[in-house]
Amino acid sequence: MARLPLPRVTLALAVGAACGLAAVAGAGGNLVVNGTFESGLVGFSSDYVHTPQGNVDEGTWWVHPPDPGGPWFGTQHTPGGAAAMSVNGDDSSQAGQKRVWYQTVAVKPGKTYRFSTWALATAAGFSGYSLRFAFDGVVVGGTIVPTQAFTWEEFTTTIVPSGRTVEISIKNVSGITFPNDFMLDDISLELVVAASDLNGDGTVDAADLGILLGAWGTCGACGNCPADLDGDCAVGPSDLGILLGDWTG
Ligand SMILES: [Ca+2]
Ligand SMILES: [Ca+2]
Ligand SMILES: [Ca+2]
Repeated sequence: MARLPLPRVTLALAVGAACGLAAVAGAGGNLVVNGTFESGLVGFSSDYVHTPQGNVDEGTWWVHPPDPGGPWFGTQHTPGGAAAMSVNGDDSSQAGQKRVWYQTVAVKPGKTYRFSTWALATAAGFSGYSLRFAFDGVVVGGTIVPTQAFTWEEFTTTIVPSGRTVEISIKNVSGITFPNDFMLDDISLELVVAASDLNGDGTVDAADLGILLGAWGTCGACGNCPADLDGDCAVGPSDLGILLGDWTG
């Protein structure tokens, strides 16, 4: 089957939400099935070998619970959760080719999505993990390494899919034997929605304009007034200008 055109991607280590962002992710929810691993083994695949009793061999993985092998490092990331994926990195010549985790997700072509994963390693730098993200088999961005050992760190990128589905994969390209153990948790793909996309459908258009005009005037409760885009506790001309500036049609 022909490979899809390369989607547009930017890659970054997340440093937390910044004030004044023109767009936010999450209005459509997480499109990744079981990205928290709280449902166990369902929803994803791996080119590594599943070893439910835990792993001493390179190139293996398990999820605890329900697998009895862990928890390896006594932690996971999901608030209120219990499960995560533990990985013993592959040290073969095929390490860079293997997908530690992958899943195909339905998306809207041409829209911007934010992909995120949290990772924890037993060592910092290249010997902890050396992750690469790939979309539809195309590796994008630079190599991701942990800055600290035994610390959950978030890594994100944005993608504009060209098709109606996209295969997201995470690879570990280090190829070393030890230390090379790490964990993954809270993997997500969310539609990036502009604040002026008041109905959260991924476009800023007449429907959003109608919502803004319908809310014209003072806000009933300042801070709980979505159409108040500039935060002055009223819906007025400046908010209209912001919406029109974000207009996608
Ligand atoms: Ca979890
Ligand atoms: Ca909209
Ligand atoms: Ca306003």
